[in-house]
Amino acid sequence: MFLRIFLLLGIIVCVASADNGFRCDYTYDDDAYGWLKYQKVPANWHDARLRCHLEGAVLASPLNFRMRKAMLRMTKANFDIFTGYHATFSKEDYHSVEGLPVDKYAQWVTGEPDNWENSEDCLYMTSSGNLGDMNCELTRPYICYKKYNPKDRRNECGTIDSDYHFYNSTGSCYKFHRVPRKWSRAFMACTAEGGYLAIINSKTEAKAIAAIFAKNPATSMVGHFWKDVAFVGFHDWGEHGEYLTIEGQTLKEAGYDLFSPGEPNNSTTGEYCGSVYRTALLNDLWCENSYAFICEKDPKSLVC
Ligand SMILES: *[C@@H]1O[C@H](CO)[C@@H](O)[C@H](O)[C@H]1NC(C)=O
Ligand SMILES: *[C@@H]1O[C@H](CO)[C@@H](O)[C@H](O)[C@H]1NC(C)=O
Ligand SMILES: *[C@@H]1O[C@H](CO)[C@@H](O)[C@H](O)[C@H]1NC(C)=O
Ligand SMILES: [Ca+2]
Ligand SMILES: [Ca+2]
Ligand SMILES: [Ca+2]
Repeated sequence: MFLRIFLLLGIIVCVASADNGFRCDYTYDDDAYGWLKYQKVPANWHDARLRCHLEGAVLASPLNFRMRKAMLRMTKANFDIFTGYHATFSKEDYHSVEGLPVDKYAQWVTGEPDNWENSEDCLYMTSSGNLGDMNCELTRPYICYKKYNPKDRRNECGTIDSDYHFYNSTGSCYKFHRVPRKWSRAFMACTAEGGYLAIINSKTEAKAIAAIFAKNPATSMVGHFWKDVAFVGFHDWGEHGEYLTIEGQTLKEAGYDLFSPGEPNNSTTGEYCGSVYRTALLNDLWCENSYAFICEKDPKSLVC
């Protein structure tokens, strides 16, 4: 009888955790009450924060004893990691990226925090769990954290991000980013979401892209930027003149090479990055200016 109840509970728990899974590159940890991912490629603090944010998580801080324990389990021996604690808004006012003050039971490395040369606004954690302040521009590994939320559900695009929509005509999912970024950050955002800057492989897909653009009128975007272009996944790879997709194919090989009339025009100061107009016709565009962009995602990516 008890065994049966246990089995039943087990099944319920299994089904629930399958439903509520976040992404398969993150590991659930009871002590953290959520998912963690160790990011082994060192980044400066701002890039670390951004990558976690774009992955749908936050840069992890040892907010309490259990969270610290969970983070230390993921940290490699003798490696310092960045935490989400920072004073980049106001010197000495350390808060986690969730806005919480430093845990009052936190242990500090001897002599820390010392704001050495008035240049240290970010907190690291040693592999024994002690904190210190360091320069935010240096690079360290870090951990991203997604707190469990019973409302999160993966959709047909394999993500809890409800801005991804499946298009039956192409078998891909797309997200139109209305918050503008420069091309390299747009690339980063799509990758962090488990996708890539959209690659148009056919006229059918161009139609889908035009339809997605139509759902995002200029009035739906906040800020001062040109709202009739969006970055997509092609680039001149530093060889000005030839455009290849981010997968290295010529546009023709990829299946769609229709530029807008008069484009590519390499407008003044040079345009090396790929974009589309609202028509889904292609255009070359300034990489370092910020524009909307479109990510494409395989519904199976991020799903285990
Ligand atoms: C989706 O596309 C597939 C093949 O492209 C087709 O067989 C199917 O009928 C389509 N489903 C809907 C709902 O349009
Ligand atoms: C585009 O313009 C930039 C600077 O204006 C120039 O350096 C580059 O060679 C041009 N590319 C082509 C293909 O004309
Ligand atoms: C060249 O392309 C840019 C956008 O990439 C556009 O703003 C500009 O109007 C184009 N110039 C001409 C002459 O078509
Ligand atoms: Ca220090
Ligand atoms: Ca595609
Ligand atoms: Ca252009």
